[in-house]
Amino acid sequence: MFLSPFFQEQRLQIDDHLKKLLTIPLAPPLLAQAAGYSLFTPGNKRLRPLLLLATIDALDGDTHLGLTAACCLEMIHTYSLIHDDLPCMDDDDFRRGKPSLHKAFNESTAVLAGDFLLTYAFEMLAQDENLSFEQRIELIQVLSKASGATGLIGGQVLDLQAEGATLSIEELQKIHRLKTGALLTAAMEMGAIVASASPIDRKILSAFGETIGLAFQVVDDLLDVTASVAKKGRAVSSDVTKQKATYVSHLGFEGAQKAANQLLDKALAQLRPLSGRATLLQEVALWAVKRPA
Ligand code: GRG
Repeated sequence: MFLSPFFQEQRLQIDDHLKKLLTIPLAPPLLAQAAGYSLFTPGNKRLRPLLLLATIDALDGDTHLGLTAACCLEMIHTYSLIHDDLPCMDDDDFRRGKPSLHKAFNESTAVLAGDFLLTYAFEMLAQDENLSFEQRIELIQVLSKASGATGLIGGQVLDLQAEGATLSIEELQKIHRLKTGALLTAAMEMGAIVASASPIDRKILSAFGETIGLAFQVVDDLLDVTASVAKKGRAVSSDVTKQKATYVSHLGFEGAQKAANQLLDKALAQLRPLSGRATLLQEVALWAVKRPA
């Protein structure tokens, strides 16, 4: 996905560590099988845990200390995708080109596997012996807030309420700030906590996370159109089919491209005070805007 060997190496470490965390001797094997199906689907980008680890690197911290936190963040992201695909939510039969979890297993298993990942992430954060008690509590605070009523879950509620409605660009941005931005910003903040960043550095990194979250979502909307053109030869995207407001429906295709590039410039400028320490984060920012479908 990214060019630097750092990302390839860390991806392997994340996968290895997730497998270890998912080995729970007394748990029903079905739970780990179902959660594993979604956690290890080829095509996952591991964007959030990689951002967390790149943040630790930018702060000259030890990335090994952040591995559990990175995996917990990916568990929360994966739970949200499993539940989002359910018939009562976005009702998607496929994810990353494979049947979604409720199709590959069944609905109740998908609900429970999502519940399990959501709960287990916090259990693992609480008992991460590489970190101090203060760090663990701070990580739990940041991740639970990002997942909750003013983060992921709040964003999902607004998104479901907005179906078929005409949204202003500000309302659209609010939904994305919660649904996409909250976990990306949490990745930066969690990396900062593990690396014991100064309050100033933490603020800089968190602002970068917000900008990258927005850029990522604008590009997601653009890719939804280009992928549909490539697949069907016409621009009937899944967002259009579901009557969803997107950056493309608001700004037009070229307008959305311009907005993505402006957000990239903003994100790169936000990293400047870190004076050269953040080359990996720059790489993530470039990828978030220039990524292929
Ligand atoms: C069910 C509480 C709850 C929340 C669901 C994440 C989410 C909220 C909905 C998924 C739909 C969506 C398009 C959300 C925006 C965030 C986003 C772009 C998710 C996909 O993230 P990637 O591309 O996923 O990082 P991979 O497949 O790489 O893991």
